[in-house]
Amino acid sequence: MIDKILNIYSRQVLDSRGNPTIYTLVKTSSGNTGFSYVPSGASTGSKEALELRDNDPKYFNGKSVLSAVKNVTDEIGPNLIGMNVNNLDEIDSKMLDIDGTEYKSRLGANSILSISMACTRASAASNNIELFELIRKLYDSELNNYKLPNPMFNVLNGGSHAFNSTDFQEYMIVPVGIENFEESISAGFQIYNKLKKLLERKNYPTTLGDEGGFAPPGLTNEEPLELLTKAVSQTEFKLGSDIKFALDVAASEFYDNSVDMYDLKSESKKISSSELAFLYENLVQKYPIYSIEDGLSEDDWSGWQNLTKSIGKNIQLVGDDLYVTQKKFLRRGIDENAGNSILIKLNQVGTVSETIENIKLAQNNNFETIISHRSGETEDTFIADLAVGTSSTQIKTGAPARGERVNKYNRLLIIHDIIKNKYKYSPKNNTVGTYK
Ligand code: 2PG
Ligand code: MG
Repeated sequence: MIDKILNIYSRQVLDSRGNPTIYTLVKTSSGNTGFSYVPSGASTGSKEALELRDNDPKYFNGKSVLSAVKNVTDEIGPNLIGMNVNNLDEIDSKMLDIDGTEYKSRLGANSILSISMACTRASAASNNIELFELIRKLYDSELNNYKLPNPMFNVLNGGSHAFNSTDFQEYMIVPVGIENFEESISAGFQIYNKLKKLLERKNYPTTLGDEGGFAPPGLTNEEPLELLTKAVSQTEFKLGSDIKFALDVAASEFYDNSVDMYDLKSESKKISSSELAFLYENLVQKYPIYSIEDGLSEDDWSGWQNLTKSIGKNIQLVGDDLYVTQKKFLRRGIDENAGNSILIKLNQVGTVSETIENIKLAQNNNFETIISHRSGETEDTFIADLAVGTSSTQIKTGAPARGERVNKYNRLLIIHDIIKNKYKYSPKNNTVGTYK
């Protein structure tokens, strides 16, 4: 079906950290629309597609995105008017051609992605289907059984997401053994609240980090795991079967390449790649950790290979900064046995089509795909639909707190009801009401 792009509107808005970002709205000839808001990272991989900012200290400390907005409205937009919104591949490749650089550094991945996401939504509206159903068509038009991803709740925030905290960036609880999505959300809520009480009793502040987790100062990198163990034990859930732990170490952030060492500031010591790997080997024996993201730096490929050899059979080793959602780096990881799973972030690559291609490449090589938010988020819930549409087994979208985090979980709850009714999907012990 042909539905032509009629108009593209865009403007600067704010993300969850109060930093400027892009909102875009695409209108089609049939009267349908699709919008998007673009997220933004703090612990970014050095090979991510370029996030274009104005760097003019007079506006938003240099963080304004007015030139990226202008690229949408004055340069990319006019070239897309009249194109069929239902042909996303063509739209995305046209934008790559107009930009003409490897990392979208001329027009900015933020401008390109805002159009790509908005067109995907407009196409879903044009077909009168849900966004996750449209994404499923782009991903694999044959497959029509839907599953919800396991939520990875980031309940303790450190690293670049919380000042004066642990070196490791994220401590997550994941209800891997709970099959009903609503119960998973409830488990996340209960453990999060037990953790809050525990912190209060120990006189720690319970102010929140960027992703909605608590961010107490003065903890070693292991102490959060002790606290989480205690918090889970105070609920009805069984640690190790219902609930497991996951870490995003974000090790590129504390890798000191001048001495080729990892600088653990919270413990005042510098350790080598193999010592850090040894530390993980001990942690996974002591705690039910099933997943470690960016355990080593994006430059430490040999360290990644060694870690994959030593614990990769049993533990999910997730490349975020390492692969930056780009085929070239993912291909290297697959070929060199460096990592066994990939974190997927739309704005690391900059178009929906390339994101889906990466997911397919990963899954065809038995890599798990984990769809992820950024630490700077918005009201856009696109990633919830992306996770369901691409049959990704996990979604990482923060604590069960803060609007820009819970909106993704809320969208998944609604998708749960839609697929239950429409596709007769029925997770075990399903108690969720019906969607109208
Ligand atoms: C990460 C992300 C999201 P940021 O490292 O995985 O949690 O953080 O968006 O700051 O890169
Ligand atoms: Mg990460």
